[in-house]
Amino acid sequence: MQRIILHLDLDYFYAQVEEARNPEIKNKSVVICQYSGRSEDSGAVATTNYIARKFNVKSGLPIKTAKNLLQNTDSVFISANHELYESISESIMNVMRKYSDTFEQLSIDEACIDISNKMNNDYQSATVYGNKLQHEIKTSENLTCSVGIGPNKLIAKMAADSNKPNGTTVITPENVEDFLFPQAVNKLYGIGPKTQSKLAEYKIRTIKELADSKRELLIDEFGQKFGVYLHDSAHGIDNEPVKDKPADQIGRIVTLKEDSKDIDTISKSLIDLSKDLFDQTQEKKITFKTVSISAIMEDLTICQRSKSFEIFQNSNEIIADTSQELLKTFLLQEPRKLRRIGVRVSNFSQTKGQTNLFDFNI
Ligand code: DGT
Ligand code: CA
Repeated sequence: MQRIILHLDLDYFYAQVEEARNPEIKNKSVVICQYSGRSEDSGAVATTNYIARKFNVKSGLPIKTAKNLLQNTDSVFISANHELYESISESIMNVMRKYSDTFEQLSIDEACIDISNKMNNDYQSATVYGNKLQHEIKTSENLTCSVGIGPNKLIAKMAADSNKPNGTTVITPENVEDFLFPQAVNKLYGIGPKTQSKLAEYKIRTIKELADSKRELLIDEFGQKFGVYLHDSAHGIDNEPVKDKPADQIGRIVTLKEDSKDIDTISKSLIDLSKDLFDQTQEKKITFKTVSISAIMEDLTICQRSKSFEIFQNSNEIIADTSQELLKTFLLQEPRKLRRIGVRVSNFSQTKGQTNLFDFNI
C-alpha cells in the first residue's frame, strides 16, 4: 500500500527560539553555546542561525574557534537554555499530534506523521495540510519549520532537509529517483564520512551510482543489515512504519501573557491545561500515577513539583486538583515570577521505550 509521510524539522531550532524572544538579535550572527564550565570559553557550539553559518560557524565547533571566526562581526553568544527549548518543543509536538493519530517524535525538533488515510493518498491535499501545520506553528510559537512530504520516512526526512528554512518539499513516488539520484551518497541517512570514503574506493559517489551497484558487493563490504539498507535506500525504499510509541509522559504547557506571580492568573491557565491534558489521556486510554507541574521562571530556570498516587488514576479532578495544590504550595515558596506553566502526567500503566529513526551501530 502506498503511504504519505510528513516530516517536520524546526529551522535552526535553539537559535530561532532565542531570536523569537529577542527580535533585536535577528540581524546578527546568533551562536548558542554549550559551555562545559571548565574555563571561560570552553565548550562547543550547539547551533547557530543562518547568518553565522555563512561564516562557517556550526554545531560542534569549539566556542573559541567560533569567536575567532566571528571577530569584528555583529554577533551574540548565548548560553543554551535547554528547559526553554524542551518546553517549546513539547508545545510544538502537541500541535503536530493533532494532525495525525500516527505520530513519532524523532528528536527535540523533528517528528513525522503518517497521513496516508487522512489525505486519501492525495499529495496535493497533503501539501495544503503541511502548509496548514507550518502556519499553525508560526502562529502559536512564532517559529518556522521545514516540511518534507514523501512516500516513506527516509524520503520525507530528506525532502525536509533539502529546502530550509521554511521550505515545503513534496516528493511523489514518481519523483523519488529524480530527487535522490543526483545527490551525493552522504545525503542518505546513515552514511557518514567513513562509509562515504569506502564507497569512493568503488567509485560510488552519487546515490544513482549506489543504486546501480551490486547488492552483493555492498553486503560483502558492509554486512547484511547495513548493505541491504544502503541498496534499498539508494532506490528510495524504506518500509519502516511511523512508530506511534506511547510516550512515557504527556503534558501541556503554555506561555503566560506576561510574567506573573499572581495565583488567580496562573491558576486559570492551569485549569485550561488540565482539561486539555485530561481529554488527551481519555483519547489515548491512559491511566497514570503521577501528576506534575513545571514552571519556567522569568530567568528561564525550570522548577518541577510532583505528586504520586498508590493506584492508577484517570479523572479530570485528580489532574485539576493536584496541579492546583502543587501550584499553591510552589507559589508560597517562590519569590520569582513565572514565564510558562505546564502540567503533565506520567507513570502510566503501560509504557514502551524510545527508539531512533535509524538505529544502526555505525
Ligand atoms: P537546521 O535544522 O539545519 O535548520 O538547524 P538546527 O539547529 O535545528 O539543527 P538540528 O536539527 O541538527 O538540531 C536541532 C537542535 O539540536 C539544534 O538547534 C541544537 C541541538 N544540537 C544539534 N547539534 C548539536 C550539537 O552538536 N551539540 C549540542 N549541544 N546541541 C546540538
Ligand atoms: Ca532542525
